[in-house]
Parts: sequence; structure tokens; C-alpha cells
Amino acid sequence: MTYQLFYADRSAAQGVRVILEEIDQDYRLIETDIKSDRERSPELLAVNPNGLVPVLVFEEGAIYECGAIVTFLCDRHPEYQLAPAVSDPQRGLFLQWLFFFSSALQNAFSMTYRPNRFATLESAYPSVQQQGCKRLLALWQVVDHAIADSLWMLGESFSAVDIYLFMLSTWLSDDCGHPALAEFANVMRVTDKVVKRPSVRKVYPSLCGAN
Ligand SMILES: N[C@@H](CCC(=O)N[C@@H](CS)C(=O)NCC(=O)O)C(=O)O
Repeated sequence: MTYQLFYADRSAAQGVRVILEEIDQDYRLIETDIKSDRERSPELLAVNPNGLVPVLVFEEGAIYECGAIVTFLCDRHPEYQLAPAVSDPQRGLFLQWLFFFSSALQNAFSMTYRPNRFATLESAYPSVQQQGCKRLLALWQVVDHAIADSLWMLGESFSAVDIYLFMLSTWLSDDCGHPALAEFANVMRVTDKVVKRPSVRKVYPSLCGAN
């Protein structure tokens, strides 16, 4: 089976691509222009009427929402042990972090990238962006505190949540006034390990080249 992924660099689709590498599947990227002023292709809208990436296309259908795609792929390929099994007590934390990342954290990033989605008046955009940055600081602090001195997000075991964490950490940008990754020492300890994985080096060559 060959998966297809509606994809753009620096988007949430990049994390899904790392998962596809980790589970050693054939896949084809469908390069997608997600700049706000570009019209979305009929092919993308047919599988995601929201016009967003990632969308995963597989033999029997297509799904969108990054957290759902990650869970779906991990569960379909359990031999790679990227997610605790449904009966594993760690499963709850796995789901908690994926949902938290894809809702609270991704939304806070959106406030800083696309303030027009949160306010009607252009004069209010800077205030939305500032609030997004404040939210990012508070939310990343929650994550950092939760990791504490654990090896990975789920404690002893590496999982897809660590890949998701890494992906989100690459979105932190000085230019947008975001807090710096260096402010979250525990997060950095985990992402420094994630970046060394061959899957990540392949999908993020420019970041890994710097290491
Ligand atoms: N909740 C969705 C959000 C997807 C999303 O916002 N994707 C961004 C890239 S990371 C996108 O396609 N942006 C284009 C746009 O907002 O128009 C998910 O987690 O998959």
C-alpha cells in the first residue's frame, strides 16, 4: 500500500511524514501551497473541505487532522511501537498530549500566524498576536513542567508524541515574537534526542545539517 500525503514543508504534515518514515511505508507527497492568498486545489478540497494539510489518503479513504492521522498510522502499524496499545495505561497520556498539541498549542500558533481568523478589525491583529505569544509561553511551560526529568514525553518510552513535540518546537520563531525553545530546558532535552533520528534527519535536512 502506498500512502499519499497532502504536504507542505513547515506544516503539521511534516510530522506525519516523519511517522511514515518511522513505520517504513511507501508514500507519495502531494505538494500543497497553503499560503493564505492561494486558492485550494479541488483535489485537496475533495478530501478536506477546510483546505488544510495534512490529509492522509490510503486505499480505503482519506482523513485529516494531524492528531487523528498520527494515531491512525501508529495503530495500523503497531510493530513499530510508536503508540501505547489501547489497553496500555500509558494510552491515556498519549492521547492527552496529542489532543493538547493539536488543539491548544496549534491554536496558539495560529493566533500569531493568522490573526485575521481571530479578529475582524485589522487594528486588533497585533493584540491577537501578542495574546497568542502569551498563550504559547504558558502552554510550553505546562509541557516543560510535565516532562520534568523524564526521558520522553511518556516517561521511559519514545513515542509519536515526541515526534509531534519536535515538530511543534520547530515552529517557534523569534520573528513572530514567540518564546525561545531555550526557555524550555526539558522540552529541549527531548527534542535534541528526536532530531538525531534518521527519520527526522531525512524530513528536516536543514535543521539537522546545523547539528
Ligand atoms: N487542526 C488541524 C490544523 C491543520 C492546519 O492548520 N494546517 C495548516 C498547516 S500546519 C494549514 O494547512 N494552513 C493553511 C491555512 O490555514 O489556510 C490539524 O491538526 O491537522
